[in-house]
Amino acid sequence: MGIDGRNITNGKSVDLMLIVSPVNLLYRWMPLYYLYLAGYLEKHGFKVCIVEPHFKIGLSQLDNDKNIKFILNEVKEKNPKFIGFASFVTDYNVVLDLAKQVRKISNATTLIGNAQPSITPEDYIYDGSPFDICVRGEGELTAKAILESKGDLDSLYKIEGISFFDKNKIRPDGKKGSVVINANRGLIDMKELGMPAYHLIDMNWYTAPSKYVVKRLTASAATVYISRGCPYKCTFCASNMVWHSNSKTEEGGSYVRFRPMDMVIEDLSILQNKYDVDFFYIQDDTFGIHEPHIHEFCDAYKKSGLKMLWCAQTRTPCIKKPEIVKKLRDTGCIQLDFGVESGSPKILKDLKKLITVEDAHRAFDLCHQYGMRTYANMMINMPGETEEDLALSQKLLERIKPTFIGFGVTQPYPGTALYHRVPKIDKKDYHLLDRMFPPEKWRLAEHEKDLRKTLEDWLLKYKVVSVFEKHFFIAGSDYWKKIFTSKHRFKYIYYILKSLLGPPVAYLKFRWGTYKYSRRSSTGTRLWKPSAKASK
Ligand code: B12
Ligand code: SF4
Repeated sequence: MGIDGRNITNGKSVDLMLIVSPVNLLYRWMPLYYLYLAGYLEKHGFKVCIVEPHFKIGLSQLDNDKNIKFILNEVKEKNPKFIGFASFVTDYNVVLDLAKQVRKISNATTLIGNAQPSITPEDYIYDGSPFDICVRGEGELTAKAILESKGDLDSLYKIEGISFFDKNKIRPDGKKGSVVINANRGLIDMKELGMPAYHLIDMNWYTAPSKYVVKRLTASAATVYISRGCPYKCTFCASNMVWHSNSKTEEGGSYVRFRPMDMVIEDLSILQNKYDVDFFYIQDDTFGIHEPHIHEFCDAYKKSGLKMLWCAQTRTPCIKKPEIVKKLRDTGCIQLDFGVESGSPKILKDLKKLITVEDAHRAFDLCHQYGMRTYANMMINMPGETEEDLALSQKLLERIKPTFIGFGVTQPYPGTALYHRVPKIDKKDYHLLDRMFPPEKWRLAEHEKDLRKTLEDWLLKYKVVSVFEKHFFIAGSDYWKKIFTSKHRFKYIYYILKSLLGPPVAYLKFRWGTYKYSRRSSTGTRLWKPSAKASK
């Protein structure tokens, strides 16, 4: 018997089916959260499959009916014992809807994990929810414990790191039915992790040449992790809370845990030799936080003889020595992505990111000196942001001259300090957080500038949207050598030719959107009209 007396299915062919949210289609990033989970479970003898509705039958997120039909067919056919879903705050409604449909046709015990369930389990666990068990934080150890259990109510009480609903538990008000939040489990020893289960997804699709993994550079690329955890608590980011949500100790999620280097190299060899990947992107929250680790990684990578070029996201304070940038460059690192965020010392202080404008100066100067491409992530709509702060950001960009710039509009995601600076966000409005521009009631900036107009002006000014594709002219010889000697060279050439046509078309579309928007504003129906400081 399952959690609420349902007969558990046999699960002859599959113990756990993991369903990728169709929203993931928008990002050509591998679902690493499932790959690690599956890799670990397979290592322990469980049969796992990953269902990716979207690309297998060429579906888009909008083809919801077809998506669901495909998933339901898979569920019926494979008849798994457990079914897992993953959810960010933004795809809350999509995943909930999916789970409701699955629940109608399957007796499987349903699990929900990832960022939002780790932060707010009660969004997913309530009387009548299609989710039986919420797995908080890192999932490997907890999922194994669930799969090993009988799956009935009694056994759930003994599994650390989960939340679930018990219809018979008496609440403080004397009524029946309550959410049970078991104690945290504690974090996994990185040595225990298996290899990501790449064989369960369509690697051809994820690693097809595109410019979204190594940002703005056409690459057949894979994302990798070489550490877990983040010691910072930037006010706009929920990372620390996610890592921390299953920790046994006060500061557990704050410790950066490194994957053993031989496992990292094995992982990279699989990507290069089995999946013909040309580039990898180190996606760690804080790559470079521990200088000896940079040396260890570079030395091990060089010794391995692997030839992929790579890129990493890091913090500006981590890049302060010439010899580090030189070493990174010498081992095939072609681009560093930095969260520069703002050029205003006041804003940076308020963000609690522990970075300064001077850190950005130094890091970018060093990168320029050693021919390292740079990507600067900038944000607008920061709390308390004034027009002067925006001007300071522009001044900084002109000073540091990044190769590429990405602009984001700050959103108050649950799990962040900023979430508490806006009026309470209802579950039904979670999807609004996926919009480029937050509703006016969630405005964080103090100025009343039109956010969309500001962003558009910047996109044009810094040539983020332009009629030319800049990277073709500045990509560098190591990049081009990789492209022309790659097994994928014909795909690259096709993609590059295609994308040479892309910018003019995208530019015209962008200009047309701006024109339509300005027309709307003159007739008073503008969507994001700045009003009085509604969020204050
Ligand atoms: C890399 C990353 C991305 C990548 C890749 C995402 C992807 N599809 O994998 C990209 C750039 C595409 C991305 C996009 C977005 N991201 Co993001 N992203 C991250 C980041 C930095 C790391 C996530 C990661 O891969 N961790 C490593 C893996 C191993 O850990 P994990 O994902 O937590 O998975 C483990 C557990 O959660 C658990 N688990 C996860 N799923 C499941 C499912 C089951 C059934 C079980 C049992 C367990 C389980 O087990 C896993 C293994 O231990 C996090 C910050 C962070 N450190 O958490 C933000 C973060 C998750 N992203 C966030 C957001 C908001 C977004 C966007 C909405 C931003 C936007 N508007 O564009 C989009 C939405 C993407 C989508 N719907 O797919 C927020 C989420 C906040 C929230 N409350 O939900 C975070 C926390 C950052 C932040 N700003 O606060 N993101
Ligand atoms: S923004 Fe980066 S440094 Fe700050 S909390 Fe998030 S992952 Fe950590």
